[in-house]
Amino acid sequence: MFATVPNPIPARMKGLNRAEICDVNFSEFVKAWNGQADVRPAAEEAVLAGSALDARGFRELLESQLISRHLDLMARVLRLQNKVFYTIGSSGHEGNAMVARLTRHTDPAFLHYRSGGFMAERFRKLPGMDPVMDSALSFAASKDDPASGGRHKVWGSKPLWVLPQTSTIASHLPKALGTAIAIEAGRRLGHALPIPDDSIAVCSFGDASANHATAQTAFNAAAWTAYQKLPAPVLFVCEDNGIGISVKTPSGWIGNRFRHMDGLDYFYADGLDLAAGYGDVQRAVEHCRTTRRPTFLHLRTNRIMGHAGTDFEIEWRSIDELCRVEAGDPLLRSAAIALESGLMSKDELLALYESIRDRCFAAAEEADRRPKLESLSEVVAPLAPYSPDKVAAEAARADYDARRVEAFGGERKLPERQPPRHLAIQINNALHDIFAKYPETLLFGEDVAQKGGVYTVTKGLQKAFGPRRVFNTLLDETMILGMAQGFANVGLLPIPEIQYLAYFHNACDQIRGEAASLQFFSNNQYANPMVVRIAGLGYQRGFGGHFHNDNSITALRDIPGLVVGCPSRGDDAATMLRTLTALARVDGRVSVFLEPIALYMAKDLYEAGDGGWLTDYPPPGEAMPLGEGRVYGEGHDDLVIFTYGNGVPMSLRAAREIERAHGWKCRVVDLRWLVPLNESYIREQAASARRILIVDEGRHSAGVGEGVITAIIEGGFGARPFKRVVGVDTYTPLAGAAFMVIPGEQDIVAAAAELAG
Ligand SMILES: Cc1ncc(C[n+]2csc(CCOP(=O)(O)OP(=O)(O)O)c2C)c(N)n1
Ligand SMILES: [Mg+2]
Repeated sequence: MFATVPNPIPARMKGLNRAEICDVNFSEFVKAWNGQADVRPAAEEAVLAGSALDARGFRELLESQLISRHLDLMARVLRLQNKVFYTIGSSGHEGNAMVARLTRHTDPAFLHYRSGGFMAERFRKLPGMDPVMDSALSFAASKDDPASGGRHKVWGSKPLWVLPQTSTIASHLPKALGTAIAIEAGRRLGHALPIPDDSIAVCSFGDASANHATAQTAFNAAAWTAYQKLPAPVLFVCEDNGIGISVKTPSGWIGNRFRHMDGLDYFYADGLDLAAGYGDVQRAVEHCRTTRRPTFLHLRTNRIMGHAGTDFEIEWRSIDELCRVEAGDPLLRSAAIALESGLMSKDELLALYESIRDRCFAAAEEADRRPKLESLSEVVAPLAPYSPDKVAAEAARADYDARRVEAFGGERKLPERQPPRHLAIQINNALHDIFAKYPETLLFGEDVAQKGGVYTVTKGLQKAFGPRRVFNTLLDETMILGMAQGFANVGLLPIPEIQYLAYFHNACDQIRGEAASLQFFSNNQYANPMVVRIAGLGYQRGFGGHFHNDNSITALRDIPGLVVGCPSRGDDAATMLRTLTALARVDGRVSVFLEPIALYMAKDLYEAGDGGWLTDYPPPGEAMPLGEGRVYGEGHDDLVIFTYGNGVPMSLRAAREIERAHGWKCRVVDLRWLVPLNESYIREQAASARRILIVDEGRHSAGVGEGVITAIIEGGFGARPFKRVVGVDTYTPLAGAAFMVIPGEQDIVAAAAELAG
């Protein structure tokens, strides 16, 4: 139908690849229309012939579609002037406005990047909001952008419950499902949800993205949940345009793959045709809301104007094919509905089209005049918010006496009244305390419930606090961390467990790309506070090989905004956990509590039976300041050993030998906080040191030790004699061979001898 480039192309649209053709196509189509118009419906409530949609609904959806389209066109034009910094558009997907119309603004939405239509429509749900200006500010990377403050071109809105997403496709599906599960779990817990009890989570994505492991994980977990008759009201919306960048989805694949998936109720709707599609979208939404079952809406779309402004489809796709796709532009279908139904005349439609264009361009020019992010401090302000006084006060808050007495089974059983105990027990006690303090905490993971975890660290928690707060998940770390984000989204405080550090790497993106980035990309409007417990590190007497002794802290070290604490003894574990939960509560932060497995049961320090590694339980009221280490041998300067985790008791033992051998007074500094490293604290400790050793059980490359050395050198103390004792860049082998790749006490003693020599 539009095989040749029509004329005239408005001057400002020239040179824009296929965008200018799609733009002109619309006007040409309207002008050339010569069908028969029905009698205009008498009332705005009148349903359009053959549709579930009424006249007002159609008009508003059409306007949302046009806003979306003109935002795309505007972005292409202003990109050339370097006034817009993103051109992935929504053209061909504008029918997703139907999903927005049929859901509520309090249904949390996790959106595909082609959601211009959805957003324009959702903006109607609250008075006084302007989708055009808000979007223009986002395209222009202005710091006034209400979604991300100019950090990211993203669909997002705090009042409209659109949580901003990253550009990693499919990574939002686990948290969307997690949010759906959390809505139900929160309600059952009696938790005051920030949204109505019958809310659903809306999650859209493309057809190619549906193949991604992270998407498949969510579909599987949704089906696993539904199979057990547990509610999970998530509406997955697969916007199927048949292509992913340049790779075509096999024809019929999405329907074939999902139509008969047990536990995922499939609906199909034509997203190219508002009149035809509306009723089907409505059925899917209502099904999800009323049955609380995971629902899969297969929404037919197409993609016009390329993957992004930089995608010159004409170079890799035949012109015939392009023209065929462009002829299926949903806006042409909407124009036809407007004209056929008598709702609009050609002139009215063209005037509306042009007026929305003008509105988008005017907003873009205004957005270009608005301020950008201008300083580094502005850029990173929302990355890692920290209110030290409030966190300290919250961590030390101890106003829940009655609840903790009940949790521990009576006054006499309070842990601070018990004899000194080892790490595993004190973590268990600290978790009981935190659960008593915060009724909104949840603990979940693999085997954590009845069994109490592989190392019984969570034993008794389910009994004390019930299966709604302490429960086993399916075996899927990506989903465990996705669920944590979902719980956090509705105001709960998740404490997920990852069974072994090696299995965190398997799901790392859920923290690296998602959880830890949310405050940054939402300008701290959204946060998903959580404390992730991870059992890890080596030294299990050769038992278990690599996957149970993984010592790569490096994978955690470069996650912006993340806090990692690693206690080496029971009392520190309790006070550290209090600070981490307070950090989550007060500042919305994501943290990792790295538990050294080999120290769980350690009781002795120097000799068998000395009980030197047992500690008293610190009663509530005591908390560990973020960033503060623990010093053994205060004032001893001959040798200062910086270490953490298993390195602490090893270094204390080695220090005794070193003192005997060289007559040195040694100080051992347990860093305790590994990310971010407290550089000024390290420098303070290094300032008076005559010699320095760094004992790092992690890896040689990019490990904690490198950070300590950098802090020392940058602090001006690099001239002091220093050595590093560190693990090897390898996987950990089984049995005795393990001890060749991680530092041992004799390596510390030998390094000190080298310093002496
Ligand atoms: C994990 C990941 N891999 C690759 C990409 C690069 N990428 C961005 S969009 C895209 C295609 C997605 O296609 P589809 O899901 O069908 O969505 P569409 O763009 O067609 O709407 C790819 C490969 C990415 N963003 N994230
Ligand atoms: Mg696609």
